[in-house]
Amino acid sequence: MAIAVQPQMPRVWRLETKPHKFCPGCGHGIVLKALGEAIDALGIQERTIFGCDIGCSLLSWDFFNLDTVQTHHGRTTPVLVGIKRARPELVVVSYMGDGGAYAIGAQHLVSSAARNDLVTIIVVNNTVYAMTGGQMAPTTLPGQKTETTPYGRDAGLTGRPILGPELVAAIAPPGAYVARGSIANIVQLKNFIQKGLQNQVEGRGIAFIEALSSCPTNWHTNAAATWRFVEEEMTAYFPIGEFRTPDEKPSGRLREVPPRGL
Ligand SMILES: Cc1ncc(C[n+]2csc(CCOP(=O)(O)OP(=O)(O)O)c2C)c(N)n1
Ligand code: SF4
Repeated sequence: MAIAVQPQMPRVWRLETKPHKFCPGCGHGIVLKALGEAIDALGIQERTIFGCDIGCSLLSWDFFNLDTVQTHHGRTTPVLVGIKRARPELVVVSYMGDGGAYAIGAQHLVSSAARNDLVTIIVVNNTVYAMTGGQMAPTTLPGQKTETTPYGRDAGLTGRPILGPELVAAIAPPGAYVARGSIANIVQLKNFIQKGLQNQVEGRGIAFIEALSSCPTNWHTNAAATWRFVEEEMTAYFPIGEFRTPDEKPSGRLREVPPRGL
């Protein structure tokens, strides 16, 4: 006898575009589920705009029942910031991979953090350029083998992996929310994203959440090895937790900068 299983999908997901287009075992779907649950919990579906980058994140272009914009590679955040400035009552979400955030879009991330733009940025860190076939990314771990580092990443030659939340936390003015979660803990990841959306709703400042994610297709890993890489190797280098909350005073000489977009 067949057993009917009703999938538990966020209300804001578009059911007719599921099953989605990501590879089996991909972390993008888990991050997008956490985002969907956070939007449901805050009841902001009617006023949320979703923006996705080039890279595997673009496969989310039809994921939600939300007005969605798909941008040039690395340019998602400035496009969403522009929408926010034109329509401050909207809630804007900028969704991208680590290549889009920390390589081709790095200048936009730094500028938005410095300006304290009212945007919620979600970065899916899978340690590779996934859509183009698994080349080294800014987040590739030291010693990690990729298509362009077949003997393992030499950090002495190519630099150490970028720590995105730590970077944003170091330069964002008071009011920022910054965290790193993981697909290995979807409840915590959803809470981080929900706090990031709430930060924008309250007009406090930029919100930046990195999610440690999986790419078994380019890592060439089975299920067990995929989870071990996320939970052990990635988590050892990229610590999980909150790096800035809006009520705390950042260390150093960060000036008060009013959030933009109101
Ligand atoms: C201006 C520009 N440069 C390069 C590319 C080629 N390109 C497409 S996707 C991609 C890498 C995407 O990697 P990442 O942002 O980490 O996302 P992922 O696919 O891993 O989710 C690159 C380099 C492009 N589309 N546009
Ligand atoms: S290539 Fe990797 S990141 Fe892209 S959909 Fe497949 S598993 Fe996900």
